[in-house]
Amino acid sequence: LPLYDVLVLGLGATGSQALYQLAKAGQHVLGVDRFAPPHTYGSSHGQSRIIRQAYYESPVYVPLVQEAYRLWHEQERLSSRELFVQTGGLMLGAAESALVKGSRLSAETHGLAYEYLDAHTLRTRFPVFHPTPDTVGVFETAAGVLFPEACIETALQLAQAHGAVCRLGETVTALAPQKDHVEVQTLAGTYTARQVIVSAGAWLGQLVPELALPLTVERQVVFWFDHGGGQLQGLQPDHFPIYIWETEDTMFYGFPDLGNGLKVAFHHYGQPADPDHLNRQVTGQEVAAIETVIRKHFGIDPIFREASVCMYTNTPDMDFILDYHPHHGNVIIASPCSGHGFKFASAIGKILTDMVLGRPTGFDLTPFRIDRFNTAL
Ligand code: PYC
Repeated sequence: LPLYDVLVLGLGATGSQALYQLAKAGQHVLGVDRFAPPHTYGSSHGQSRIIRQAYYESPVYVPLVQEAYRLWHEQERLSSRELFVQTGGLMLGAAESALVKGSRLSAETHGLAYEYLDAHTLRTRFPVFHPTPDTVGVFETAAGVLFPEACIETALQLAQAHGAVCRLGETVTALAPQKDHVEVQTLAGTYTARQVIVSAGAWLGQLVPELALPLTVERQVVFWFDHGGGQLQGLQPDHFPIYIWETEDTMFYGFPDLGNGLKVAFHHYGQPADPDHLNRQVTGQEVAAIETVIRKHFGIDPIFREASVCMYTNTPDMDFILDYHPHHGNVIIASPCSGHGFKFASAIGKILTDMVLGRPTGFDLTPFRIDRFNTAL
């Protein structure tokens, strides 16, 4: 059996980036995926992903996303493909909401440029948005949209150009870590490598069952709408940035019309799911629920176009896991992203490469340690 330096299990957002950075660093790498990425069965499809810096979740993510921007731009240059479009970003809610307070905290902590806008200014600058009088917005110009399918395809192409090997349509069934190497069993055979990165998203739990990780896979539906009448000129990116909106009873987010209609979705509130039996049917009730939100918060009449089902894989605190396996230093766990990971993937791919090579990563990874769930591990 050939001995690879590193096997990357799962080639979605994180795995494709790890494969690229490792291959670029001269590692002999093999990537395995049960499907053929970019595909629509996991957590990395749907045409668009938000990227933003004034990170409401925690200031700890800001240096990571800044490195991610740098690397996405580098990959755009190397591939001559458009991976990102800058639209600006609005975080909307009550002044004391977690979203608004957290965004301001990150911006202030890291000296990010932002504007704090009241409802009147919001209505003037972004006429399709209909905030209530007590709504405020944190606006940052740096935010925008990543094109996830193009990002993954590009990373895999760059990886292969640096000598990475990919086995697609091949399901991993088990890992057997030994002292100085790891054996990986798939439905097609066995591979051996000095180190393994498990970046399998919703399938992570199945691959390291001994850790009994407290993960919840959550079904998420994203929707696209056309608009019937209303202020059509206000829907393009110059008046319609990406946004996240926290109201009294929900949180939802969306994108400007980049050619396929307006994409809108709830952030969380999905049903628990099994990645092998994900319900991909979207009900009329689900469409009606998001239409109600659109009618209430925007001056447009939504006309349903299409929907797509994907998955979040959540930790209890919604922070990632980025750590060595507690019993096997040659296995690295690099998921799950709790519904906000895509934007970081380029930086995480680089960090994983540093972890493989035993180099300092330059980032505070304490919030992502695996032993925060079970100190006995
Ligand atoms: O990561 O910005 C994000 C996001 C918003 C909604 C889902 N993910």
